[in-house]
Amino acid sequence: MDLPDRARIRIDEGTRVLAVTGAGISAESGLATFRGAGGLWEGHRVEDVATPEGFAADPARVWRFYSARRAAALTAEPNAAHRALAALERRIGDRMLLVTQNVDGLHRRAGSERLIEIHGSLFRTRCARCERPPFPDEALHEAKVPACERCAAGGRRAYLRPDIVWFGELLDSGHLRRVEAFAARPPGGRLVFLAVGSSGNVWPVAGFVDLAAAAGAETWLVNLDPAENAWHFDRVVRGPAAETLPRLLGLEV
Ligand code: BV8
Repeated sequence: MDLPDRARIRIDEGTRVLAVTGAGISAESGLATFRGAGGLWEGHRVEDVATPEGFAADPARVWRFYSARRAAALTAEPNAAHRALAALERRIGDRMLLVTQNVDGLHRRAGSERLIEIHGSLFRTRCARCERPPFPDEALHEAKVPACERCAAGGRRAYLRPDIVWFGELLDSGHLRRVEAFAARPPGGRLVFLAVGSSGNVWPVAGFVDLAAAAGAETWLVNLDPAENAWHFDRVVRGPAAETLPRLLGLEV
């Protein structure tokens, strides 16, 4: 259901906001989304570039895919939608939690701190084999698959991989617990669930709207096209996030 232009999300003293974003919020920063015309999955099979099996079969192809996205994200800038969510956090503090499926780092660069990058980050790399902690990495590994020097020192061969959650891989259970705890906080307080720029295709994040609704949330979706799970939402606002979201939040940034 589209809402009139003057629609606003009521965020008063007691309101908490659980926001979830997807690739669509970064579209107006020039970054490709996954599905739809020109989407990332048009040029690549998901199985080949966003699964552990794809990495095992051809790590060089996976590094070319993620290096191209790393390069694009490095030159992209946060847009007004990213800035509006950062401004909302400055306004309501710990009454907000932002969960992003995006790995482009734009929310962090816009100033969001109460942020969970639930599918990982383009700008962290980790070993595919040992337990060394993920480390910051902006290098473009297009010509050669990087190897883990710590494994090599122990006489083992292992590749480094993007610190990204691929299909078939578990999300960080601590992240999931934090989302559940935030949504379930003291009953009676008003909870708004706000999804922005996501097709609602990918689980378990696609199910967060139901988690919030079960906790009594008022659920909003801001999206350009109809999303897979749009019918789960109380209110759907169709339009580009950079134009729609600041207005909805009364935060023209
Ligand atoms: C897991 C890596 C345990 C990072 C990604 C239950 C049912 C069915 C399947 C499953 C299930 N549980 C688990 C699965 C399997 C799978 C899954 O969900 N499959 C789907 C496809 C059916 N999930 C998993 O494997 C997850 N792991 O659950 O482990 C398990 C495992 C197997 C089986 C059972 C349990 C791991 C999921 C994480 C995968 N990694 N990416 C990267 O490369 O970026 S997911 C990938 O898709 C991205 O992270 C992306 O964020 C995410 C979702 O896509 P969207 O962000 O929504 O982007 P999309 O292009 O689809 O949509 C953009 C939207 O924006 C559009 O609607 C468009 O209209 C809109 N838009 C465009 N421009 C604008 C705009 N909106 C506003 N303004 C604009 N300007």
